[in-house]
Amino acid sequence: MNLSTLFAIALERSPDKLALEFADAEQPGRVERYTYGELYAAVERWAGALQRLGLQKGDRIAFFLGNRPEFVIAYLAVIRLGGVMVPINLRYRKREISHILHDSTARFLLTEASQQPVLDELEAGDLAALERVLSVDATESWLDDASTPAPVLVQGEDLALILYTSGTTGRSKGAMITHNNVLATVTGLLSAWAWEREDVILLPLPLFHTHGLIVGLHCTLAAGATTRLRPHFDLAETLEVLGSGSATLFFAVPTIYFRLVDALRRMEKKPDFSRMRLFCSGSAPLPAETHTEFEQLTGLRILERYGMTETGMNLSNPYAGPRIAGTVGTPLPGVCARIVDGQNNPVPPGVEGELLVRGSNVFDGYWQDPAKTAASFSTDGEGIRWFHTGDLARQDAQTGYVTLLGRRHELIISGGFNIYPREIEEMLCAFAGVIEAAVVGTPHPDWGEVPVAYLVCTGALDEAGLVAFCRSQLASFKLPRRFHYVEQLPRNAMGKVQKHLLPKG
Ligand code: MLC
Ligand code: AMP
Repeated sequence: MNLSTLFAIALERSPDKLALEFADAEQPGRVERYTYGELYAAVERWAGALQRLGLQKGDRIAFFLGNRPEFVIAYLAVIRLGGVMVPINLRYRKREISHILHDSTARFLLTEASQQPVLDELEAGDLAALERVLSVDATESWLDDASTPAPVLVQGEDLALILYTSGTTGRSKGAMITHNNVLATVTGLLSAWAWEREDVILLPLPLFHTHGLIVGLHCTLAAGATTRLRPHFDLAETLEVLGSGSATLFFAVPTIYFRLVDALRRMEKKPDFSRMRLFCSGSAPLPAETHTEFEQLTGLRILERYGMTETGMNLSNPYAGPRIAGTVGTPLPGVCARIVDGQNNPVPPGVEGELLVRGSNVFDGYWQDPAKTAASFSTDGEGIRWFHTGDLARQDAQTGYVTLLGRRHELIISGGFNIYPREIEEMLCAFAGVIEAAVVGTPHPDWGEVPVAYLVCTGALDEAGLVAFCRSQLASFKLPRRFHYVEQLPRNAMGKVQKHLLPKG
């Protein structure tokens, strides 16, 4: 079984059902709709064209593409052929894109006209093994009218995706996700959250991440339900769609809930969310106050769940049962979790430790990086292999629910995007006059956390020049929001920087 099988079931049952609707608030009146039958026909056509261009099983195809129907069609076509999609965060710049193209040795890059200015910055050396750049806005040169792909045997163990995730070493690493991994998350969520064919999801989350792609899009396709895809999150439009009763599901990151709560608080006449079946939050911690205030404003309780690029979804509050603010619930169907001490021994409820998981949802390893893969797993006394999430957690002795307490590594999560300080520190140190740099996360009311930098410099620094340099090298969400100048960084006896001793702010 592979991912195309899930889609085929929905198609068989209701070819005329609306599968996908795409609308852009910036282009009022332009709405694209695909029934399951129409989506299938488009996928076959694209798969035929990609196969004719030479895309073979196992080939990587990078997507530098916004949310739009062509993303969905091309992705389904790629996995139908056993190809491996490598999505790239649209906010990435030259250096970050070049690394992904090189590391994944993608043969093809699928993009759109609006991203061309960023791609134009890439030099021949950045393009690595790339044989062809295909634009979804110029399909006449490569997409013919009716090509049908020859069958390809795609199995559960085959790779479907390489998802790049920020690396502790400053370079992002590719998590290898198989068809079976995605199937495990999708089937687990379909039962845990009681999906129905009548469900309609409003989906403004980026399709280049697990949350939008697997939890949002894949589950909806597998349920035979309807996706209302949007290019990005738009507060006014979200309130309008959810309040008009034309959606039943909404999944978001905490930053989006902060903005919804803030808007609802200020609205005299609150929208009617009575048709909404489920509001979910994940990808970053949802503060208990936001959870409570959302319920006071809407009468609905957010369901918080916990996942990772490497694992898909791991734990969730229950669909039917108490959703406890500040917790991520219990393991999803098919997922085993344990909390361990520094020697990897399970700790009793109530005691903090690192959260380990295993199950078919857990990825195969990092692309061409056996050392990082080995460092991320451990084997217990019974020979069972566990993935180290790096998240610190505690299980409640009464409810059994898990609360996440922080992270073992220095990951900063800003609006649901991950930032590893090391990558920014390396960039700052490359700028003339900076001797040392330490980057830490600081709380922020909208983004949850933002990076701030502590710098040791040779003398007065050209801060505007430094900001411009960072902007040219890093996605803008990674830019330090403040620079602090210090004489030296606090270090322990081993010389390691003690970030917790840096002045707060
Ligand atoms: C955008 N900006 C951000 C940002 N997003 N800054 C910090 N953190 C973020 N997350 C910056 C842009 O770079 C830009 O800066 C400015 O804000 C305006 O950009 P925008 O596109 O207009 O922003 P906005 O629409 O407000 O985006 C906010 C958002 C978006 C919350 C809707 O960030 C988003 O879609 N986040 C979801 C991420 C996600 O899906 N994560 C899931 C990962 S999977 P400038 O300087 O250029 O103007 C995962 C596993 C799991 O974690 O468990 O799900
Ligand atoms: P990513 O690598 O982008 O997939 O991010 C995964 C990380 O997001 C996890 O390791 C957690 O640290 C964090 N995360 C996901 N969901 C939650 C949640 N509900 N609460 C707190 N942190 C979360």
